[in-house]
Amino acid sequence: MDKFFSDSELSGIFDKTQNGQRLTFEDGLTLYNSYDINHIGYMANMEREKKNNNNAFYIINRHINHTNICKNRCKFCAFSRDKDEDGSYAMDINEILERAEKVLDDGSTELHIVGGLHPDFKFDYYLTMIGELHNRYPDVHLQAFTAVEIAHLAEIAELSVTDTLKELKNVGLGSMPGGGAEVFSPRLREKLCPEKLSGEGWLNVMREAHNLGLKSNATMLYGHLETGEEIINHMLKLRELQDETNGFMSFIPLAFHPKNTQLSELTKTTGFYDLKMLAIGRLMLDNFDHIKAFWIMLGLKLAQVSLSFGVDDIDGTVSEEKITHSAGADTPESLTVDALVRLIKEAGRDPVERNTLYEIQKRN
Ligand code: V47
Ligand code: SF4
Repeated sequence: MDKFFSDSELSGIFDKTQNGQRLTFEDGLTLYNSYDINHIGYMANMEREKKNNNNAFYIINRHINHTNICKNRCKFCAFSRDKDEDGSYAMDINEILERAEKVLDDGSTELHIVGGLHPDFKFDYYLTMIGELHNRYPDVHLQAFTAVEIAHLAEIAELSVTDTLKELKNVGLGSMPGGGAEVFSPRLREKLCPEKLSGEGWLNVMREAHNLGLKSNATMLYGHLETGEEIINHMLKLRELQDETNGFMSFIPLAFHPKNTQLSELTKTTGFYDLKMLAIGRLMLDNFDHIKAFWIMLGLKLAQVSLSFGVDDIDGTVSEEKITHSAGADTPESLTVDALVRLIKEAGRDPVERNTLYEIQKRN
């Protein structure tokens, strides 16, 4: 087998994946430090196939970013504003309902709702938002509020995280998106987002959510100041919690877009590094069913190629996404189903429309 691999250390990892053995921290670092992208991708592709056959998932969804006013002001975020700053906005419930109404036209099965930590909004605003949306569109899944937002809501509601989640679930919260994880390393958090909930805090909120039966996603922001050790440790923390709760649906590595951020001196990620993050995610996170390439951040062309590097999900039509576009993403603001289907078919996969919980809606 050694001749097959240009990087001979990878052959040991290949044997482990063949035998269903779990990869270690050291294996993760070996992958991270390897330039043998073809073989990393080959192994990740095999693992993808074991879990998802030839299916490649997409969803018809809309994003609502209800406010960009945020008290955290993370250094990598081009979306957030202070309250009195030019370009700040905050939607009232009626505006949110107006935007949501479009789900009736486009057949969206999911509303993905995330926003800044507004210093003045009360817990009631969030309960009304979810409650009203759920009453009007009971068949549309509400995937709302990152773990960071939930911790903030618990604070303003003066409730425990569990009780906060229970109240939101009672009015119609369906699941949670994976944002706010960034990289768990305290060193990086101090540099990138010192005001943000800690990595342990993020994991705790997810544990509580999963224990209440709320599923979630998990993300990782890469392409800034991280080391390989920090990336692999992040993945291992997610794997550990998944062993405990099995509440994560997908892992989504997010490529940092530096434009308009406080880190604008950094350069955009490369295709090589993007593919490595996705493939290593697939290999290390052996207990995650789905690895998602968020095409908005990755670009359509690379998202398509990633379907051969461990990815089985390219998210969705994503109408009205603002967070990445504020940071200079040059991808379109949304995509038609036809375009998604064509992209998947040309990669040799079978397009499958899913809902949030990966229940099959349609095979194209
Ligand atoms: O937590 C912020 C990231 C996240 C930038 O769960 C940036 O299905 C790149 O989590 N460049 C929010 N990334 C978005 C998010 C997400 C997106 C799509 C699907 C799902 C899901 C979740 O966006 C933040 C942060 O990590 N982010 N600024 C930036 N300049
Ligand atoms: Fe606020 Fe989220 Fe932007 Fe950080 S990434 S400043 S928490 S909106």
